[in-house]
Amino acid sequence: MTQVLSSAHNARLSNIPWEARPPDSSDIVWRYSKNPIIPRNAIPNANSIFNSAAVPFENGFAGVFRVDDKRRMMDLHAGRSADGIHWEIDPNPIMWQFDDPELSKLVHRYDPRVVWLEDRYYITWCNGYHGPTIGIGYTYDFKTFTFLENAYLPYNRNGVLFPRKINGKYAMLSRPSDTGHTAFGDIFYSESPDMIHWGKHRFVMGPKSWRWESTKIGAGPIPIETKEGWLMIYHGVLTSCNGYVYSMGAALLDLDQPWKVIYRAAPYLMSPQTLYECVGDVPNVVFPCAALHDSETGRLAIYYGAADTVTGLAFAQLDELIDYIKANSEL
Ligand code: BMA
Repeated sequence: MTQVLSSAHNARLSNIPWEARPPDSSDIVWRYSKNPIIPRNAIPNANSIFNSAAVPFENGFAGVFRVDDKRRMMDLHAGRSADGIHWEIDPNPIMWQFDDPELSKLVHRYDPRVVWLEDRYYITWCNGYHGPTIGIGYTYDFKTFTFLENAYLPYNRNGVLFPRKINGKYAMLSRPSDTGHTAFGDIFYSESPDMIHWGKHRFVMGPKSWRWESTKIGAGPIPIETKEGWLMIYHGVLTSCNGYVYSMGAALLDLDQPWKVIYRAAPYLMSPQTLYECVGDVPNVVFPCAALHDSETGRLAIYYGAADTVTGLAFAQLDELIDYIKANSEL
């Protein structure tokens, strides 16, 4: 029995990528055995392809990928896949259409999230505009992309839209930050009547001292609506002797007032432990940006960046994950 609420954004996804939990594992989230699914050099000019988002599209899947090129410029590329595992990534970055030329200058675009919302796919990403902020754009077909606006003043990262309006307003999680490799970070909730103007900011949750998430946290995939609340998978950062360690965690947020945390799993769900998560351009990073789910089976497929270099896939059963969050919750 699945706990997902039935609505347009919680549809049947019978072709969800999937691999059963290995028999010798009791992990609540387990890795795809053929990880990484996207190598760093999947397109000619790439230095690395990581923190990226996938959604169901037509008979297969579409995605927006973070590609750092060999100049180490960060930009977004579109991609398509029949099975959600093998991807064709456009070698050229997305060319955005702009109403206002002020928005057109590329500084950097990275860490995309994609959501089907009402009638189109919205994309949010970390957008350089006199410092990092949250860019919002949309597409209907993953061919033509329109850049709507920057949601906030700098500095902000990890903008993640909810898949439907809440109390009649568009809703987004984000993480106010600073110019650099920010050493702090709380998750906030904001709402908007029109996707352009964002306000009524509410604190959701912050880091926890002496834990895997003691330095900063940021929302990951689009939240999934369940009977128990919004499932928010997120990343948390520990500052070790050897620098930052990025792991994956999860919490459940109130359905009508998502700034209220109902349950928060104290242990991480997945931390950097494999070679491709521990070794790369930035070692020890697991950075989830998307999750597919099938309402029928409760299967969950999580896309995550590994070591700021490659893209991995991990799996979970939604019911198990929710039970785990509740059983291991510390607010
Ligand atoms: C964060 C972001 C992510 C990156 C992570 C680890 O601040 O820049 O894109 O994966 O650091 O380097």
